[in-house]
Amino acid sequence: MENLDDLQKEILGKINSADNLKELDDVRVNIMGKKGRLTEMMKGLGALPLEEKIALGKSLNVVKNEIEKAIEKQKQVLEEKALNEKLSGETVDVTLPVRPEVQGRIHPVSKIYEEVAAIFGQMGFEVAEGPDIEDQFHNFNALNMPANHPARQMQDTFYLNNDPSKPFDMDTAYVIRTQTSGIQIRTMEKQQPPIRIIAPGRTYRSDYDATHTPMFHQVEGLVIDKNITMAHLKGCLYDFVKAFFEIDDLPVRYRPSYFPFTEPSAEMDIGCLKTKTELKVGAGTDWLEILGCGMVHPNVLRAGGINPDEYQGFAFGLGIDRLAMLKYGIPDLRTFFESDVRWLKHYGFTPLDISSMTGGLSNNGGLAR
Ligand code: 2NM
Repeated sequence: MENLDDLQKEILGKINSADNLKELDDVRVNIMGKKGRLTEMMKGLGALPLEEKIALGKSLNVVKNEIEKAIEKQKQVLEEKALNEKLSGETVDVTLPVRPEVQGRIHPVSKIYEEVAAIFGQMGFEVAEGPDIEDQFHNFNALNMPANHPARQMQDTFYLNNDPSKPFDMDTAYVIRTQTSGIQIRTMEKQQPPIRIIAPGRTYRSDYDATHTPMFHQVEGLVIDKNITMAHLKGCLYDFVKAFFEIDDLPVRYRPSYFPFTEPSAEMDIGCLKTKTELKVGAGTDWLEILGCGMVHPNVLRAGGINPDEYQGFAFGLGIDRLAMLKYGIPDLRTFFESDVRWLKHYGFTPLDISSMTGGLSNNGGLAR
C-alpha cells in the first residue's frame, strides 16, 4: 500500500506542472483511470477488515476529491492558455494592403445603388428601409390599389401562407413586396412632413426572361412638404439623371403614364442613340425610358396619415438592375444572380473605389477589368 500523503503530494505536483491538456489527462488516467493507482487502491478495499475498510475508504475519498479539484483547476488554466495561444496565432494586421489576387468584387447592382444613394444623399434624401415580407395593406391598399386591381393578381405577386395549419386565405395572406412603396407608407405613418427619403430594396414578381427575374432591385423616392409641385419633381429628377449619366446637357422628356399611387403620373425618358450594336446615352434621335414618377395620390397620403389639403408630394421609382444592364452593357439579367465568380470578376467593381459626388461618381477607372 502506497503512503497516501506522499501519493497526494506527488500527484498534485504532476497536475500543477502539466504543461498542456494532453499531459494533464495522462496524469488523470494514471491515477484515476480503470487501472489507475487510486482506482487499484479502492479495489483493494474489499479485502480489508471492516474498520480498516471504513478508515482507508474515507482517506482515499479525501485524496480523490483533492486530486479532482486540482485537475479541474489546472484544466481551466490550460484551456485559457490554449485559447490565448490560438488567438495570438490568428492575429490579423488590418493595416496591411489588400492583396489584389484575393480581392472580392462589388456587384453591379450594389455599385448602381451606391451611386443612386450618393446622388440623392447629396440632395438631402435619407435612406429608409422596410421588410421584404409585407401585409397587403402596405403593399397594395394604402397605394390606392383596391382588392380587384390587376397588379394584385396571383400571377404577378408571390403570396405567402401566413398560417400553415389553416388553408390559404387570399384576404389575410402576406406577400413578398412587389415594390418598395410599403416603406414610404410606413415612413408617413410614423413621421409628419417634411419627408425626403429614398426606399431601396429587393422586390419580387413572378416573371422570368432575359430582362426579368423574380427578384429584382428598386429604389423609390418620396418627397412630401407644403406646396410641392410637378416642377419640383422635374427639377429633382433632371438633376439626378444628369449626375447619374455624368452628362450635363442630357435631353429628357416626360410622357404621361398611369400608376394607381400617383396622379398625374409620368415616365421619364432620356435621349440616346441606338445603333445595331450599341446604345449611347446623350444627344441622339432615340429615347430610353428610365423611371416612373408622379404626384402622390391624395388617397395614398390619407392612407399614410397625412392631410392632402395641407401637404403634397412627388414620388418616383426606378429599377436598379435595369440601370446596371444599361450602364454596363450587360445583356441578360438572369446572369446577375447566378453567383458565377467569373461573371463578377468581369462585371464587378473594386471595393477600393467609393462612389461619391466629389470623388468621381461612376469611377470607371475602378472597373475591375
Ligand atoms: C413608381 C412610379 C411612380 C411611388 C409612389 C410611392 C408612394 F408610396 F409614395 F406612393 N412610392 N413610389 C412610385 C410612383 C413608384 O415606380 C415606377
